[in-house]
Amino acid sequence: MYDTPLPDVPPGYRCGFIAIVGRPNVGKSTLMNHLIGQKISITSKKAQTTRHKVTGIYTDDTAQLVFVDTPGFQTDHRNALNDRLNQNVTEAMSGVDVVAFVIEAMRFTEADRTVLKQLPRHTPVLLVVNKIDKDKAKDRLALEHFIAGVRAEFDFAGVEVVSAKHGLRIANLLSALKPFLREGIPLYPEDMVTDKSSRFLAMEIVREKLFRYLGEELPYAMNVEVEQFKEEDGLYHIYIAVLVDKENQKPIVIGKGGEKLKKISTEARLDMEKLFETKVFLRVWVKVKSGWADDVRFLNELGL
Ligand SMILES: Nc1nc2c(ncn2[C@@H]2O[C@H](COP(=O)(O)OP(=O)(O)OP(=O)(O)O)[C@@H](O)[C@H]2O)c(=O)[nH]1
Ligand SMILES: [Mg+2]
Repeated sequence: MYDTPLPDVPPGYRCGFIAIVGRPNVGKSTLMNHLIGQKISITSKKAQTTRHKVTGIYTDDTAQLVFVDTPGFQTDHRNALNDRLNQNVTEAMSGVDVVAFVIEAMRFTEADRTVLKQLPRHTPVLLVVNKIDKDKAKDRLALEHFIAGVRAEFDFAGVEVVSAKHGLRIANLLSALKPFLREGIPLYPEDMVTDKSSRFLAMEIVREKLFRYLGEELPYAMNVEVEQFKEEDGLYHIYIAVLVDKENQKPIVIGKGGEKLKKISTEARLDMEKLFETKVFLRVWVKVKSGWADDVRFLNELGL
């Protein structure tokens, strides 16, 4: 955390942790990126995009809010990966000052209800209704009715409506969260936006592109490993392996004449250069490693 003298802060300064939880695809990562004003957590149309907890730090003159973006809570097929993801969500909720429970406006499903049942009893939970830009949420009365229905199922400490994608009412959400934090000095330097390493962020960016450019099923059967990450002559040299489950999945990732992999690595490189504010040399290739989603030891190696 600090290697310099502790900062002077005005009286009443607050600092604390917020876990962002919810079923897959409700917009948790999009919301966190907007809260901190930088894209550090990957997002996609597909469910189960976030696989690791990602910390995002927001600092202003009155408070420091440390957000923990979690994987969408899994309710269907059980395997070692899903069990581990859920374990991580439960762990992320313990020890925080407040939980932001994110749902989609006008859509409360059994999967949302399952997450609701996992929410802690002794930590305040703020209900965050996202995607209010959608047409079906434009009828105000219907939206109020919807919210009243969800509130009847749990004793929420408050409710905020937002559109993460369009950056609507994000400041309201920040203000609503601050009173739940403890008074105290910031834990992280004010210019720090995440506690994740550049190595981790590079890996996540490649994963986002795989989600974006591959079919429905494939991204779930793969993982990404950073084999080398070094800084040399003002350039980042990054070597990343994409791990697939079966030999026949390899050509799908590579594409005709290597086109798909080229597109994935070019886009990933551009995102990395923006985030790291430096030139990047990136090499991405594909390797086969079967059954990884069910191999607990392998998940441990990956730090999941
Ligand atoms: N219309 C609309 N779409 C949104 C909004 N917020 C997020 N989305 C979209 O919802 C999809 C899922 O967003 P993510 O942020 O990846 O969702 P997530 O909850 O982190 O998903 P997992 O990590 O898989 O649990 C993406 O296509 C987003 O662009 C919003 O406010 N309005
Ligand atoms: Mg996510």
